[in-house]
Amino acid sequence: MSNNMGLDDAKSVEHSDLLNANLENGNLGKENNLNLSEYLVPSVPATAYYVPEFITPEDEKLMLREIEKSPTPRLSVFGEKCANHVLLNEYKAGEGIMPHLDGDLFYPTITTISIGSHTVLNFYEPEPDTTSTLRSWEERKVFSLFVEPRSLLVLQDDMYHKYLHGIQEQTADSITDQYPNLRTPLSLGETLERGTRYSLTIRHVPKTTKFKLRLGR
Ligand SMILES: O=C(O)CCC(=O)C(=O)O
Repeated sequence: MSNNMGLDDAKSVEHSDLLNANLENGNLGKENNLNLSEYLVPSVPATAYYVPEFITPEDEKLMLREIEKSPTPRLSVFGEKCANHVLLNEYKAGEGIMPHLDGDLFYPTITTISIGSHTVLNFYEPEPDTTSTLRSWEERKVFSLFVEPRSLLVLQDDMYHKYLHGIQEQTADSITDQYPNLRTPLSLGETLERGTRYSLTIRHVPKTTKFKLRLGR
């Protein structure tokens, strides 16, 4: 994956290539060092993989330095091949994102690398149809993932197409045993303050020549 952020550290390139190879082969993790199936999140609908410490603290520091140096507005970076779109989001403590679906345009895999701080990503049931009584987001919330800095999150299938995801505007989160992706929460019972978090959401966007967009409908 090419980028314009100067992230040419050997390890970062290795990780990007690994991710690309996995996505390209359509058999995530089977032929590479990273065996994604070992990271399947239990007790949630198909399919979510969660890889703690996917990038090293050094990678994280390097990326933070490069992001802080980059001009405003911070740009998406594009590459070729399979993963061809990277979206950089910045969340200050207390900022979130409304529950949403990422839509059909993207290849049905979304991968997110988190740096700088943890967050909690909530998943919500869709409303069965537009005529039913609207439930509150709290009523629709079905589970949450505790997303640590330096982790990789891969969402596919129903976790991509069916359940909406969002981040509540909170400044701190309690560590409980309610997060299906945390195997051994080190600080159970503690409350962790959120800092500034950057998420790199890496997607495949089909080439427009092969994919006819219907505009204006
Ligand atoms: O920051 C995240 O982990 C979620 C980002 C997201 O949902 C989006 O960019 O559509």
